[in-house]
Amino acid sequence: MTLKLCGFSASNYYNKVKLQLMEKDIPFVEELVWTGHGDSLLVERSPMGKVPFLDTPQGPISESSACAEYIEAVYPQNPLLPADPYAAAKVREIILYSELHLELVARNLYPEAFFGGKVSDSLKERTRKLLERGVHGFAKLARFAPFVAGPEFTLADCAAVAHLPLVSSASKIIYGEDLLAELPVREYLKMMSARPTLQKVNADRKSSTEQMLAMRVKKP
Ligand SMILES: N[C@@H](CCC(=O)N[C@@H](CS)C(=O)NCC(=O)O)C(=O)O
Repeated sequence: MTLKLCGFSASNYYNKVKLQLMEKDIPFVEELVWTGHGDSLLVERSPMGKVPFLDTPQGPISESSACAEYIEAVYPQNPLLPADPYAAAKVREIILYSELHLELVARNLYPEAFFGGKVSDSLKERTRKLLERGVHGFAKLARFAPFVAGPEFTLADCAAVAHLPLVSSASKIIYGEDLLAELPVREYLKMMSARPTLQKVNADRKSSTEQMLAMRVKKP
C-alpha cells in the first residue's frame, strides 16, 4: 500500500512531512482533510483532530514528528537523520525548539495576524516574552551552515522551512518587528527555495491557503 499523507497543504506541519517524503523520493498520495469540523471520523484517525496524519499499511499515525520518524525507519533511502546518535539527537533538538519554543508560541498570534481575529494585548505581551526566549535558544542551536543543522539537509530543514516563515510574518504583523531578524532566515529560505521539492510544496501551499481563506469567508 502506498503511504497516504492526510491533511491540507496550507498546514506547516503537513508540509514538513510532505517535504520529507518528496526529498526521500518516496511515492505517496495525498488525501485532503480539513480540520475544525468536529468530524468523528477524523478523530478516529487523528485523536486530537489535527493534521497531518499518515495512513500506513498498519494504520494511521498522527503527530508530524511520529510520522517523520516512522518514514525514516521504514524508508532508509536518502536518510534525513544522521546515523550518529548524537548528531541525530541534535537534529531532533532543533526540530523540537522550532516547534515547542517558536511555532507553537507564535501560533497565539495567528488569529489576528492571518485570520482577521483579535488577540488581547496581554497575550501579545506574554507571547513576545516567550518568543524572545525561544529565539535566543533556537539561535544557539541552529547552524545555517548552510542547512539548519549543519552541512547536510536533514529533517530539521523540513521543519524549519515550514515553520520559520510563519513565525517571522506573525511577529512582523503583530509587533512591527521580525523577532527572527538576528538569524539569517531570509538567506536560508532563498537558498532552500532553489529545491524543486520545496517549490512544489510552496505552490501547493499557496493554492491551499486561498482555498482555506475562501471557505472561511463563506462561513456565516
Ligand atoms: N503537533 C502537531 C501539530 C499539528 C497542527 O497543529 N496542525 C494544525 C494545522 S497546521 C491543525 O491540525 N489544527 C487544527 C486543530 O488544532 O484543531 C504535529 O506536529 O502534527
